[in-house]
Amino acid sequence: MDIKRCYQPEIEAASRDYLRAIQSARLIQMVKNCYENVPFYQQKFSEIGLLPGDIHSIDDISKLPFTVKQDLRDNYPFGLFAVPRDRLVRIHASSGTTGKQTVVGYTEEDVLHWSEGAARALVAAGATKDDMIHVSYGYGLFTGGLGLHYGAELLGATAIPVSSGNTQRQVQILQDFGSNFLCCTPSYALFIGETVADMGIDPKTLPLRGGIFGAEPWTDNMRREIERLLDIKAYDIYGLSEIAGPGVSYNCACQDGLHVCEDYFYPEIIDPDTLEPVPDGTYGELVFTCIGKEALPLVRYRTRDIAALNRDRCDCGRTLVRMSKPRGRSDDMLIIRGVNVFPSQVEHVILEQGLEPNYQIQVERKDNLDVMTVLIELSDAMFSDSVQVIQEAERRLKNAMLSTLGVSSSIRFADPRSLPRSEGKAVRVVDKRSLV
Ligand code: DLL
Repeated sequence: MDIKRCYQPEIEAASRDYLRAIQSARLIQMVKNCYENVPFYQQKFSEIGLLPGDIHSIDDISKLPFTVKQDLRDNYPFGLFAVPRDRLVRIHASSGTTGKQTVVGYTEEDVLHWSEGAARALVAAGATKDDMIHVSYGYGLFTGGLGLHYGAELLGATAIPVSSGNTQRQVQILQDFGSNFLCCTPSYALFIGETVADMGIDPKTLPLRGGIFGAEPWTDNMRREIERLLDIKAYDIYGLSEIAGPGVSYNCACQDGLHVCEDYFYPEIIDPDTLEPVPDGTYGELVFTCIGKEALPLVRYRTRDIAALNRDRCDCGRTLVRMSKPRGRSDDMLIIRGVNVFPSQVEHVILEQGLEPNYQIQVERKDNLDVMTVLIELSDAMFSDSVQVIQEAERRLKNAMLSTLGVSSSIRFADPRSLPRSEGKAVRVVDKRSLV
């Protein structure tokens, strides 16, 4: 493996002009590929009178139509692929809680570029070829496990394909194999951290230095909590199967936004109502165009994730644009009595109040009114506190929720360790309104 593939200053710290030249050349090639090989795109382009020759540079991207998840479902399973089956070396799928799952495919070249993204993320987090990379994302159709695994191997590091589950065994392996980096969802990292403590292990004695956590929204407060529990630095990694998998963007040592691999995945932020681009720094829907992909070259794919872009120079030297931590998905956003509430805002407030990071948001409709209840586990210490102390904590949290979210909520405390733990993507919201 070529180690230079993993930190590529000629790309990651390139001049904006150079990056735009690469993006323009790749977009032109991609549009031609879509037009010639994907009947769906040929038809979509024809409907708006667009020919591949109309695309001259990346500035022409706004001439192109959007693609949405439903388009993948309508063309299930392989209808949007631009290459014949014999060029595919891998298939993944996203489980999808509603409707058909979405199926994605990769050529050999696509797997390499995706692995580069994951390897860039590992290097940006400080991993080297001498490290042991403990992968506790699920292996299988989900892209998490194999994504980080291939990234670790490309780096020349040692991948430990533990997959998720059997948490005590995870901790045993962290200890016995001397894993240096842990890769899993932030909610699972929390559970692993708790289990380390339950097993009486001092995290300072573990060789673990960092974690690459993503696949679900998590707040900076949660990051600090995980860093404390495991005595590591925690880095964010973002991706989605439709675009590649983990490694579409990643934190560097500055932990301030996620650098997008924009030589392969061109990002835009749009207003989801007008579909017009919004200025840098403004939150909106994240859209990606897979300018470097052969098998599934999606054009202006609407992710539904809410984020903002930042083109300021990063102290790490990378010039790749940074996206904010995704706040959540527009389809996960709760509307409580007309007010938009992201579960990540609730998490932020809970942790700001020094409460436990295990919580659940329950929403129901009573007498035609939305009622939001936040269920939070008590810590062992709080559990033995007096009723007054607990009531005071409840009052403070209720006020903080109201002033931050702009909507009132009920607070309920649960016994220590009584809420379900997650080994993959956590389920934070139980919305009973859809059941009535
Ligand atoms: O979750 C890929 C992945 C695996 C990313 C491992 C990072 C680490 P999907 O299952 O297709 O793919 O889900 C993609 O998860 O649209 C976001 O809503 C959410 N998501 C992914 N990473 C983050 C993150 C993988 N760092 C969907 N922060 C995306 C917030 C994230 N949300």
